Amino acid sequence: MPITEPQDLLDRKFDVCFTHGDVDGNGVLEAADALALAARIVTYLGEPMGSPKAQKLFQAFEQFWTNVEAKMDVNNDGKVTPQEWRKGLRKAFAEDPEAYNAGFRPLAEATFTICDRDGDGFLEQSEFAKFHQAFGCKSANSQLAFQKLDSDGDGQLTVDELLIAWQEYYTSNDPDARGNWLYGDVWDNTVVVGSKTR
Ligand SMILES: [Ca+2]
Ligand SMILES: [Ca+2]
Ligand SMILES: [Ca+2]
Ligand SMILES: [Ca+2]
Repeated sequence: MPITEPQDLLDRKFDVCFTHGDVDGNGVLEAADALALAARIVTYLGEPMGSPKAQKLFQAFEQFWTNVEAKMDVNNDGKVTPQEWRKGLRKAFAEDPEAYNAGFRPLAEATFTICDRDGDGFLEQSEFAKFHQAFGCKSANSQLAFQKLDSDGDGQLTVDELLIAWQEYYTSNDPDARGNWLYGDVWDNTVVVGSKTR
């Protein structure tokens, strides 16, 4: 069954995120995709594979995937379809702040901790761009995202700002939420067309 065009902002953001997560591009999310995305983040940021930061990231992705399988894979086939993802992400995390904090925020923390190469709590645009490259974002969207998120225009984002942006991106249906810009313009039709990745 072809997935319908998104009805609202959250669905659209989930679709964009689905394309990031479907690393092998086979149209469903599987455990291998989650592992591959974690490995891409570690690689693109130049973090040694076995380092404590990398291990933390892999653990966070594993924990996240356990939640995804338990809560979103309705027919238990080990694959999460775009429909299962939309419904499941909303129910499992967007509408459940406690579950979000337990199962999804740690993934954001581990990701941005790796991105902040010198550990000063700030990300430069170049570090932010590598995070986006790992997620498969186009560079135009990456630049736009940085501009929109960097509200004081000083050329850096704090890890705290990014955690708020991540939460808004995945849980808020407010069209004015700054976090909507985490991956650039989500309505840009080169990002996702219907269920298709670009
Ligand atoms: Ca896949
Ligand atoms: Ca399934
Ligand atoms: Ca830094
Ligand atoms: Ca700033």
